[in-house]
Amino acid sequence: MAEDFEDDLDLNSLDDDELVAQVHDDLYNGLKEEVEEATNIFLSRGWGADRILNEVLVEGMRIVGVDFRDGILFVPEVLLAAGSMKGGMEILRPLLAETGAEPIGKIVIGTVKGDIHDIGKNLVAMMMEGAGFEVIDIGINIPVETYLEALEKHKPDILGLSALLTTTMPYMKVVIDTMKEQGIRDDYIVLVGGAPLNEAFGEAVGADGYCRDAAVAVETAKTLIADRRAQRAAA
Ligand code: B1M
Repeated sequence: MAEDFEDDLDLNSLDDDELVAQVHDDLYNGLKEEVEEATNIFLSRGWGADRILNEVLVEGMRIVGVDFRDGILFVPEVLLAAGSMKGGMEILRPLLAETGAEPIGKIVIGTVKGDIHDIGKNLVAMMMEGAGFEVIDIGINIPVETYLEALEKHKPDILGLSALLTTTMPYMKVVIDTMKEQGIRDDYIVLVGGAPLNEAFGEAVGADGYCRDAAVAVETAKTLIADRRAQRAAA
């Protein structure tokens, strides 16, 4: 009978490679519970959070992105995929953010005005927390005024700007130029990131660093904070 075939696939019965392929399918199909279950299975098999994130979740979302670009998937499906990815990320969050150390610096991070993509930003925030930073995530679709208020309120070492659209990435320059106009640009390290950006764009908008991914964001943040503290100590 048809319903006999609808029994859930036992994800535990799959070997690692099969399970990776299955999660890519499940992400694609927006099956949040299955993605969460598989994330837990990988953890129980001793996979590190970084490996699960990169080989399973980020790679699955890359596949979704290709079909979104090619008009095979549409916004509603991609939203479900994004929700599934977030489900997996939430399980990994405490592991990625595991740190008992004193904060090594503070970052305010947000996605620029007009842009609601937040998966990459959230990942950066998690990895920064995991590396010992205090992270103030101010969300998505952030106008310059809100960035400035957050800087004033939290006095971070770093401002992180995220943009995923070619139409919203120029807004990073609006934020940085406004900081210059207000005479506060040099009070902060400004880091930018997002899939359509590159090093040259980061330089062109006047950022201190372009970060290709979350790991690079952590390394760049650590290096630039150390440089800045050394300069201040020498001054
Ligand atoms: Co959007 N979307 N989307 N989307 N979406 C892209 C970005 C796109 C490339 C898809 C495509 O065509 N292949 C395309 C942009 C094309 C372009 O601009 N040239 C696109 C489009 C067109 C759109 C809409 C306009 C579609 C429409 O409505 N017709 C619309 C715009 C909405 C808006 O923002 N105003 C839209 C909507 C959506 C959804 C809402 C459905 C959903 C977002 C859900 C969410 O985020 N909550 C969505 C998604 C999921 C994507 C794709 C498929 C995946 C993005 C993602 O999460 N990647 C994306 C295709 C793609 O990028 N492959 C796409 C995984 C994430 C881990 O990577 O975000 O790159 P990423 O983050 C990385 C690095 O970039 C870096 O580190 C992160 C972690 O390693 N990084 C930083 C990011 N921010 C950083 C900040 C830092 C440092 C590093 O600060 C220090």
